[in-house]
Amino acid sequence: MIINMIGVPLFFGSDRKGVDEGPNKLRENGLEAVIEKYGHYLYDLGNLFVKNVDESHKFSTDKRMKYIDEIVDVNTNLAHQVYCSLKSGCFPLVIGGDHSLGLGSVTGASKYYDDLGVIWIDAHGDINTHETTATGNVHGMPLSAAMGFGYDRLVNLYYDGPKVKKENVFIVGARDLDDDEIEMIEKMKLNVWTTDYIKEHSINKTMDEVFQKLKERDIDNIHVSFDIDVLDKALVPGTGTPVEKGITTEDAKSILRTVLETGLVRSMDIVELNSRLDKGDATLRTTMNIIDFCFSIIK
Ligand SMILES: [Mn+2]
Repeated sequence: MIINMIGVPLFFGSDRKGVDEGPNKLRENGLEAVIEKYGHYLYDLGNLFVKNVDESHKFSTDKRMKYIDEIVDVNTNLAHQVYCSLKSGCFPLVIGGDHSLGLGSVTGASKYYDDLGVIWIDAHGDINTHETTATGNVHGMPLSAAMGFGYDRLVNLYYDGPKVKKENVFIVGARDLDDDEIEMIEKMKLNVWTTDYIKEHSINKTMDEVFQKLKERDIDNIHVSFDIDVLDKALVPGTGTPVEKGITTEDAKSILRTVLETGLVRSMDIVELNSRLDKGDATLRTTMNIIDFCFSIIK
């Protein structure tokens, strides 16, 4: 496969510096070789431009969301990069950066593929909106915006209207959901497999169910958005919003294996590595291990 690596050095969505260093940290530690050893050819398209903004301006456009202008700009550019990459027959690998970039990726992929499926592997739901957010951090909103809920400029990013049908969204590994998010999941009947569910029913049964649902929906093209905080806090100390009682690296690989072996995954995000918070590069190693595993399966 020809891989287009797109770095997104963005921390505005998490309001925690260090996560913007993720793409370069992975490059400096051999990301290219990890991917190319499986016979892929990697074009590193570099990092997207992210404007430098003084912290005192973070709420200057909207009191409810931090850095919204810059997040919209970066995500619009990302959407276009992902779209162009797919159009040229390549596989966009988007390296974060915080998870607000998931909106740009899904948007680009959905412009190219009708009826896109989205697998959101994350400890969080990322389905808050400007009306429900407790923090104002946009990395908690990309998935709701992609489904067409929330702030107008996020919902209508790059092209007008929803980017993915809510029935085509599959959230796996969630365990830190806000009350409003739980309400939304129930109201919208979203497909969610929590960490508790995985632990109670086993990863294999869970992934059988995910696989069945994907088949029922007749999905031919999938975007995978992998937030490393889906892993247990002990495995990923170097992430901005770690959550305990998470899944193991092996479980994460089982999820990815099931999804990638369908042969339907066309694009992917890896987000939220924050090396400034890391303990002896443990999170870097875990992230690299996950990426290595993915590209051993992607054909
Ligand atoms: Mn996330």
